[in-house]
Amino acid sequence: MDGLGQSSTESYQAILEVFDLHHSFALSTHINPDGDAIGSELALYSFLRELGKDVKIFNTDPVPVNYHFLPLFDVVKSPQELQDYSPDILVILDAGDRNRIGEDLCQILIPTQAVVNIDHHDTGHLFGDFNLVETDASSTSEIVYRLIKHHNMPVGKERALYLYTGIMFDTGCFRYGNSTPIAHRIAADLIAEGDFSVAEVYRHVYETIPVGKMHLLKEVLQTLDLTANGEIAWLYATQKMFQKTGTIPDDVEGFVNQIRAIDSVEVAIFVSELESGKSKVSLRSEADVDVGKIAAEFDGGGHQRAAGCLIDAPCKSAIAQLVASAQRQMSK
Ligand SMILES: [Mn+2]
Repeated sequence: MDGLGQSSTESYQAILEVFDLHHSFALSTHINPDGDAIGSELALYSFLRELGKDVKIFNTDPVPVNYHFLPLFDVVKSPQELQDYSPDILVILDAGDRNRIGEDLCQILIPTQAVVNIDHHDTGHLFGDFNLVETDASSTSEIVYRLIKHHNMPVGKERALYLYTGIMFDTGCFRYGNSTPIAHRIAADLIAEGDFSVAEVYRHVYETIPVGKMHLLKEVLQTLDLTANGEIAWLYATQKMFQKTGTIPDDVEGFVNQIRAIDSVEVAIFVSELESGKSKVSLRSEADVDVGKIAAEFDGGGHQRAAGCLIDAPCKSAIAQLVASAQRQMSK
């Protein structure tokens, strides 16, 4: 295990002991699950099954279609399918807070079950009865990889694919600051152990965009505007655009990054008009500007580089308020 991370062997052994001492498990992850959430869940599911355990996965939201290439993605069940399954242990993966698994699941599962929290987010909430939280890990998938290694079980072809997908996603295809030497070494090991094509994994995750979403992007890019100095840029999407292109507000996922990439831009703002007429806001920053503080002015949340909020105003008025707030932040 040398060189695979700073956390003590004891913290891994403690979780393996919990697995050893119990028979039935439910796994869950955060709402709107991403590649790391799904990848780490399926890998842990497969690991516990191989240990002879009774395991089920319950997620509030379904597995996004671009992850349907992963074997066993269809073992993921909805909260309605929980019925009378009453596991000994609930394992929550990749969620900084237990409420992130969704209200219904939280209410049904948490009062009776002991919780194992496996995560890499630095939220300071050790909400589990047992916690394996490694903030230096690139992803929850990386932690699950280490857990399997601590058990001395081979990673195996299927789990290699799940874990590689999770690490690739959470490191932004090995572009973000969490793309550590360790994350790269583990990825190399997973590629060697698996029999998948990295190009195909990338294509499934990122290049399966429905054409409607591209038409929406075309409409949205017409709204591009910037402050005179080019430091703040914004885009918006209206209900009319969603209707015209057969899309929904969730389809704007990733659009804000299109303008963050502009060379002069420090703050990127994306606003979607919801059916209620309210504006749903995504904020991104480069370098020093803390968009978490801008979102907080509107009772939103997030951190320095990425944040969001809801504003009870039409798109254009919301943008004017956000630009003013960003300018105040930048002049500090
Ligand atoms: Mn993650």
